[in-house]
Amino acid sequence: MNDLSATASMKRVLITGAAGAIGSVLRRGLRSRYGLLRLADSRPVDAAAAGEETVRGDVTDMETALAMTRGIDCLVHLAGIPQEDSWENILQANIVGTYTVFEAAYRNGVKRVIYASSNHVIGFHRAERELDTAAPLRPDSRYGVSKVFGEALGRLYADKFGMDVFCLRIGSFRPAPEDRRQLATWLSPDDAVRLVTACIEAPGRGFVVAYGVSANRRRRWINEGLDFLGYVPRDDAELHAARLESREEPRDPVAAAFHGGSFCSAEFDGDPDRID
Ligand code: 15L
Repeated sequence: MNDLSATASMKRVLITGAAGAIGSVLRRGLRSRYGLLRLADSRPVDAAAAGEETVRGDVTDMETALAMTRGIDCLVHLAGIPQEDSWENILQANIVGTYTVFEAAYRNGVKRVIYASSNHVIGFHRAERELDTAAPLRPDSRYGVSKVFGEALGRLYADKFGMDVFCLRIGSFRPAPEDRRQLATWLSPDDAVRLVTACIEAPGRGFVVAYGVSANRRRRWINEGLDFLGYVPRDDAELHAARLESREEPRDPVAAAFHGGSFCSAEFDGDPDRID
């Protein structure tokens, strides 16, 4: 994966949500690796460097999505709302937007989609449980439900239309872990670049789900059966454990009980003991 193979350099890659936190890191990390890096966002995107193109536009609009995906080999779909929000906002940005860009990609013959899913598709599993990618879906928020929708849509486009779809259940993407939960859930910027590069360059496999998590000693998400991908994370949040464990954190028993943390406790009106 470190060698810039001829196949890699011929690829034309589109990143939606390119001006966001993950998009900006991928832009730097993937620079010059591919024949074209097209960077799309509804927000302003920094001017294109050599080998780049920028597109300003909203993926919820089909004409815009068709223009963005034209001539592309691999779509990295990051655009959308990255946390809990009102149903109206989630519906438009994450559900309509994801459908529109998948459909546009299919119509334009894009072979592969890498979809930014989230750990919040499995948020309501008990925190002590180790989860593999076959764990039942238990979204913890409207946001998590929108990511379940994206994974289901990816499965449809892989099975029905023969696309390669890699759904990445991203953990806590931060420069460094910021709280105790993130000692397990952290995804470092460098590992994010490793993961997406591996997905762009892996052999075709149809539908794939992987956890986007670093090599954290405390991680509880297992990427079984993904050796073909060649994703070998290198960073470990444990380096930050002493600093984070000496800090006072607000008491939030519901957040502490489940994988999704505060996404579970926000608006919580149930009985945590009834959640197995
Ligand atoms: C996510 O999916 C969010 O996009 C991100 O902001 C974090 O909150 C992360 O999950 C997490 O679980 O820490």
